[in-house]
Amino acid sequence: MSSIPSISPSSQFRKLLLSNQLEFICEAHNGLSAKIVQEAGFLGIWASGLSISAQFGVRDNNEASWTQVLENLEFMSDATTIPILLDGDTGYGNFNNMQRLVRKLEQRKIAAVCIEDKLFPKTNSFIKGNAQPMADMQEFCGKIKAGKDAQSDQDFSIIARVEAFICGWGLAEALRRAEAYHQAGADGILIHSALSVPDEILAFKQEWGNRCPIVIVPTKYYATPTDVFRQHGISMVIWANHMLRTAVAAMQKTARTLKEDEQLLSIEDKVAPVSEIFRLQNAAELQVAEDRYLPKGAEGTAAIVLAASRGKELGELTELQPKTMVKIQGIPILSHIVDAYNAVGIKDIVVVRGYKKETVNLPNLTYVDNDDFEDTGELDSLLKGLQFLKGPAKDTIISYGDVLFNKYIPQSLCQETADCVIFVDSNWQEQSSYARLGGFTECSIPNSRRAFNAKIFLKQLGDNLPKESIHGVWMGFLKVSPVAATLIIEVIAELLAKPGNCKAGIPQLLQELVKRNHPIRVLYTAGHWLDINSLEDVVQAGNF
Ligand code: SPV
Ligand code: MG
Repeated sequence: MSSIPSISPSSQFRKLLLSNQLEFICEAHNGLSAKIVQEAGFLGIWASGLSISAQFGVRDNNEASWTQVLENLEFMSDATTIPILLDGDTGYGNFNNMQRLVRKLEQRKIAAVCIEDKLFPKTNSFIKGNAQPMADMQEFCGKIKAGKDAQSDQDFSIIARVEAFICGWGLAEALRRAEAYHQAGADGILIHSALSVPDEILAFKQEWGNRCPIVIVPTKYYATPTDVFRQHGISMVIWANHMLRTAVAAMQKTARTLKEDEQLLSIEDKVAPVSEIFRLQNAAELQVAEDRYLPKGAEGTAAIVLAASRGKELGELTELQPKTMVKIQGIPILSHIVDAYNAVGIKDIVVVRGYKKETVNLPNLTYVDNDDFEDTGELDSLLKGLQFLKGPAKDTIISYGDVLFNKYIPQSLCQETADCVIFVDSNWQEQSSYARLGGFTECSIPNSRRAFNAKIFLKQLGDNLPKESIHGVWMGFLKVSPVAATLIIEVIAELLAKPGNCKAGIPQLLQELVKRNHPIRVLYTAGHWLDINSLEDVVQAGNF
């Protein structure tokens, strides 16, 4: 988790253990369940051996290796800030293994470990406990001492678990062992019982007094009112396996229903929404990080394709469909445009359609309609597109629905970080159809070797520039940043409000921006595009 707790997990745990009220910790068995336990308000987690082995699908007999348990604990620790008490079984070996365990737990910020006085490989206390052999008491004391000597964090705790009742011994044996473990340095005693009543642990506590904190696991004597534990001065209750058992019951129910019903409707409302899973995984944090650290590639760019007009000059070809749907090499112009955008990763494509709009229907595009297309012009369509994108929040490339281009064009636009960028073809004298775009440009530097890598800006744009100042022709591409888009929306609204201006085009917008001293970066190219403006162009486009 991102928030850094002010006190370490080990000292948090020590505080809980030594507090003068009854405290509760709850089982978890992986990162997700650990986070859920913390979110519920628990101040500590029991990393249960039973639950961790069960979620791996193996028995609670040390079948999962101790390093597998350790790796699982690392996920739990990473997902939480509250202390984790590991159910360390028998310490996974002798005193030497115990020492290595303690060091490894400290490295993973695990607050405490509980070890039980049985033999490796252990068996769960509720499986024929009576038949289970106990560890030699002195050997177990050595293990506790070794663990305490190995810890480098003074707050790390070792809880000694007395299995005397589980293994069929009496109160005297339980007390004898507990006292020995206490003398060996244990920070608390977990006294376990498999009875359905709390008699054994209450009798033990009565004799034990307040020598050191007592921890209990009331799984089998679950009907005992919690106040009884409180009144007897128990320090800590462990709800030892209830996250796992809840998950198992829920999974079994869902699996059975799905198998039977062969549909999702009956379970959808009974399972956590996917958004809740994302929240638990902290997906939002990654999104913020991606914005901060990933290069802004084309995936973060949108495109608006202006395709509302008919393209009358193509005659019959545009009688039943707009120019953007005229086929070149067997597929519509719009498809070629989408392919070029897709080729550099731009998927968010808005097409502004008008004339015969129902025929503009390629999949995976967003359509915005300009139903006034006959009485309005490009700027009106562009405004609709920009407003649809709500701002827009991404860099956006604006282009025409009748201009074919190579992926080099959007790729270069995406790499350019300026707020406003246009493409200018310096080979304008070879472009037959430059006149339609009406966009001769004069730039700060003509296209030459000197222009390579230089920052070039648009100086003026229009139909009637003196020939000697023409550096190229505007190709119909404009990339705007979110900041520039906001400005452009305002400028367009002002332009359209002027009388006689309702059919204004993008060249007027660019002129207005230059007039207002808004820098417009220029990228030069020679070729890589084709403006479909006549039947001759359609034929020529076959070779593009
Ligand atoms: C565990 O949760 O793994 C325990 C408690 O050790 S018990 O299952 O009761 O033994
Ligand atoms: Mg266990």
